[in-house]
Amino acid sequence: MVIAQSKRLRQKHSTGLNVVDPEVYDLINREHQRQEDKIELIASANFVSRAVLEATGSILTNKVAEGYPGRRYFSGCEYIDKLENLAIARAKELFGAAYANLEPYTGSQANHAVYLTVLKPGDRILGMDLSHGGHLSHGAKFNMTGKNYDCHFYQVDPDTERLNYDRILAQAKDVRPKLIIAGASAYPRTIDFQRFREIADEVGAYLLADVAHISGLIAAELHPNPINHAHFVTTSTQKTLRGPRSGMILLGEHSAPEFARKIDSAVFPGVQGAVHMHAIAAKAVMLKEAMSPSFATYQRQTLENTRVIAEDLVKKDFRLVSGGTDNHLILLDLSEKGITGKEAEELLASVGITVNKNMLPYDSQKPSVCGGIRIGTSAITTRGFTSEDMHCIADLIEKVLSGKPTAITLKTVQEEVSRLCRLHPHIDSIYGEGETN
Ligand code: DSN
Repeated sequence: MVIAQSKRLRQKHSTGLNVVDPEVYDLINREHQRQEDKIELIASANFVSRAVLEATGSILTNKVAEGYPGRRYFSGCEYIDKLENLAIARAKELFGAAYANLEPYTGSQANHAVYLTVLKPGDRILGMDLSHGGHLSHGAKFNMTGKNYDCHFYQVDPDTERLNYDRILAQAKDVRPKLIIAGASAYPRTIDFQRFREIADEVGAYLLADVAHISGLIAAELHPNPINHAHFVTTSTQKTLRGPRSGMILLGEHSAPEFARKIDSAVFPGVQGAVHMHAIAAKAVMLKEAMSPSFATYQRQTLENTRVIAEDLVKKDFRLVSGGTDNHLILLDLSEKGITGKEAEELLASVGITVNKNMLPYDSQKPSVCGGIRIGTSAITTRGFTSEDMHCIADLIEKVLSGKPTAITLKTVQEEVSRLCRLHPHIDSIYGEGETN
């Protein structure tokens, strides 16, 4: 009787998702199809490789572990210790770091761990204004950073819409922050981390470089690396770096001796609990992939694709914030087109093009409406979209956002979106059968 019951339970445990939970199975399949059928232009999106996906969905999710390799609070860690050490070694090699912590669950958690390391409640932070390209975890008032710390914000120059380092220095002298944050979610230009460090040194502040959006470009040496300038470097890993949805903290040789142990304790037990070993394994795979020549080729193509779409849109009379781009994203100011970011997002979604409405520097719209949209090419470049395809996409964007598109125009655009997606099949071809040896 007891044996039969145990067998039944084991059988249930080994039954597939489609049988156990058809509702969830169906929704995953629909999302799968959505990813295949739409042109994904959200700048923080990407498609992981089959190998990264396999590691993310591996049996490592079963392993409980707290602490760090060789210093765990549970036994049975002989293999996962090796795995975490491997991931750490790869992160250090790829970014030229002296220390790497691969445990943060997300980029935001990584930032919170840095704050816990150097700040006390009420201390002053100087970060980039959210509506000028900054991030929620850099001090937004509705984020825990805004509640715990005294947050001040620098903005882009009103004329150039780029960072103006002299103005940031003047503001830093005024604010006297304990921590300056360099990094953004919607800034299309190169960030000068060395200059940021000079500013930090001049006012006696620590410097955090949050490279969430550009870490893939840094890995491919297509954007300056902050590792020898910033006291702390944080990143999420799912954007240009093309890894799992997770985070990472890096320290250079100059700051590791002072902060390595403190960051370890801030991540665990300070901010987080047990390690997500499946995510760490996936990050190890991501880092190996990012060391390959094909990754650098991919990042160069991403930059080229962004440049092409930016130039085409400018020729089509769209205004780009700062006039263009140096990285994987552009910000389109739609105020002169008589359409809001929200309306543009919805119109483009209706034809199968996925973007996000985005606040613009000095925006007159509310955050729920926004004056523009953000467009990034990381995901479609992974899918194999070429510069030629970028000309097509710019044409499609123009057709939808310039003037009032007719139902026939929208239908034609939708058909063209489908054609482009069929030309570059992704999900099935990457996650289907695959090579296993
Ligand atoms: N930080 C948000 C973005 O840039 O889209 C989500 O990762």
